[in-house]
Amino acid sequence: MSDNGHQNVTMITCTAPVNIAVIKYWGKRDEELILPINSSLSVTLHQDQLKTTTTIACSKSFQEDRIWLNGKEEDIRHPRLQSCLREIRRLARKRRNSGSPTSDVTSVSHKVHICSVNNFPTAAGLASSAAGYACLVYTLSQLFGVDGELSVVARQGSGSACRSLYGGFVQWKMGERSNGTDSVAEQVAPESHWPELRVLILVVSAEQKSVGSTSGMHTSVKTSDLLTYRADAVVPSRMEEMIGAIRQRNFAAFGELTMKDSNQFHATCLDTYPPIFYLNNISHKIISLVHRYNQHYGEIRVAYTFDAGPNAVIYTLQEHLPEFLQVVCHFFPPEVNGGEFLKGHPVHSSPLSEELKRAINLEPTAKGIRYIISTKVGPGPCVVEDPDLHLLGADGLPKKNA
Ligand code: 2P0
Repeated sequence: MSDNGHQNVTMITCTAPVNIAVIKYWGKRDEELILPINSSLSVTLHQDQLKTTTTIACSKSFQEDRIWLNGKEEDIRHPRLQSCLREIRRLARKRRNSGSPTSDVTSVSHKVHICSVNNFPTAAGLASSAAGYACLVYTLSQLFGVDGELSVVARQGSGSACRSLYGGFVQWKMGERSNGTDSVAEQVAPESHWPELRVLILVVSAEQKSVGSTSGMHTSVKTSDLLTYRADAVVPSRMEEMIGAIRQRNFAAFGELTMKDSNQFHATCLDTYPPIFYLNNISHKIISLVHRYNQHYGEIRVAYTFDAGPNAVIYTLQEHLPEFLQVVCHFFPPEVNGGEFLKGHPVHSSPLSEELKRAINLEPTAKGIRYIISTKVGPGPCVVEDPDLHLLGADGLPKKNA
């Protein structure tokens, strides 16, 4: 934390990761508190490729709370932002009243300036609300010296955000209480647990913007009987199986459960009335490709999962990554001169056998995939120590490039 003497501005910068669910959250039992109808489980992605960075400054001289997202000032009165600010300030006051010696007694009543940027384009269609709210809540907690149950606060910004407060493999337990105090995120295993696990994000070309998650899941809860069945009869045992597969580093079990859960989530979208379509023809083709690849080897080497859009997230092991990447590039040839096709963590090149191409037997689709981000499992939120990296200047306003 840095304290700029003459302005009396206290400032802190933190980063937080994106997470991709392998057991999906879809549906709320309480929309105000964001309490889910089922538990979910996700993998935290590495921040070298995907992260949100947030700087928060507080000062007695600030007139009002303000927020800038990706270079543009936004309305701080957004109800979910207000929930997070209110809950963190409540925890900070509680801590101060309990006489904790380390709490910053002056700053709780001060207004804050928040500036947040993603290191990936919002247009890529990757969920940014999870990393964004996790980063907001984590940075506020550092600023105000709060160390309570932060996942309860982040959850009230965006449900999936509570899972971005931890690295590695994370479950969000749905809880039972109506006040939500037991609806919390917990780490199942740290990022070091399964070092061979690799992630590819296949950014698919999409023509239209899909239905937002919040309104989509609202309609699903109201209309889909399959969703009720999923939450009551499928997810509880699936969570147990998934936790077991992760603990044992059993890729075949992890991959099969991941694909089945993605498919069931999209089935509940189709069962929603009117139906919601998140997958497009390219997504369907990626699904076929993965199944044909696994079929050829007679084992699950690669698994897909899809969220509220057409992009695929692929999980695989390091040993299979180079070949599978070649397969993707062969069946989805990139646009010539279309810029960098593979971004992120480098992958060794690998030859592709004619036998494998024949076995997969799909018609190549040029330009179906815009680009690929290669990444792995990563850690939870971090404090950025270097004051040069603050997104706000000493005057509490965004620096030119923020
Ligand atoms: C998930 N998704 O588990 C699921 C799978 C999308 C598909 O969590 O209304 O943005 O803010 O709680 O967290 C997206 O939903 O929705 C989501 P809100 P959120 O990752």
